Amino acid sequence: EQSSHLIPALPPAYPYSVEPELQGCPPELSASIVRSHRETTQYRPEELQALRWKVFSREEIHAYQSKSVDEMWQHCAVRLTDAVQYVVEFAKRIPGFRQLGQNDQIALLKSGSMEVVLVRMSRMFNTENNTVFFDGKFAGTELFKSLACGDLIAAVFDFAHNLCALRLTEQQMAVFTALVLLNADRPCLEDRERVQRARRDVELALSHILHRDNQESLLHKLYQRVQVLKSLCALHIEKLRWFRQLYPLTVHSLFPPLYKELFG
Ligand code: CLR
Repeated sequence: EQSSHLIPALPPAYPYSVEPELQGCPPELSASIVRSHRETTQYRPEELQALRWKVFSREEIHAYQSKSVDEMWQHCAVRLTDAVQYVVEFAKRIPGFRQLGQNDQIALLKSGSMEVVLVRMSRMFNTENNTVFFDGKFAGTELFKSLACGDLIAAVFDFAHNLCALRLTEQQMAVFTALVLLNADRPCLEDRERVQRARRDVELALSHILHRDNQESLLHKLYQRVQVLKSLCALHIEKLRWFRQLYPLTVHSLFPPLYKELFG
């Protein structure tokens, strides 16, 4: 067994148990994933809807822009790690994920949690003014100026905008994010077969939902988004390498250990 900052979050096994005879039954699996999603999002859709008018003032934006590069990176790394923790909580409640060995759970989270954070970002996005709910209010790309990685921020916002435009229901998003996590092509998996089987069940659940919603054309669009996710995560890692070269001590002593484990 490997050591990981994810381990405290993984056991004990979540008390929900899906009856074995219902496993692989798409509606039951969807229901379970949707419940896991609902219980592990930072904000409910109604809350976000009610907060839509809350945008940062010019002064507040200026305060973020006046932070030093390393200060703003550290701030964002902490926020991002918070969001990842919710994704870990989501993952461990997904039937099929929690039955995997701990090493495989860790491997899937290492490579997939950022992707799920970015998919979840679209729930927090307002396409009317291109802002995302961050730190308690809606923020545009300019707020992140002092990170000095405008290309990453622009690409992430663009992704959120496009995904938001698909207008996924919470159920569709829940099952899609489970699918993003259960990827048998990730590096370092011990039991790929088992991940592949769990993935097939979730794929079936997603097709079932899209069929029921009469939105089968979404499937192809969602698979297209997965390619973009991969490139965004690669860009994030590249930016972190650049930042670490400039500010090795900030990363070493001030970044959350989980952030470093996942991306460092
Ligand atoms: C994603 C959805 C979560 C809430 C949340 C918190 C932090 C946000 C994140 C969302 C989206 C991506 C985000 C991040 C903070 C910094 C990060 C805006 C909205 C950008 C892409 C910068 C990444 C690089 C830093 C580590 C420097 O429920």
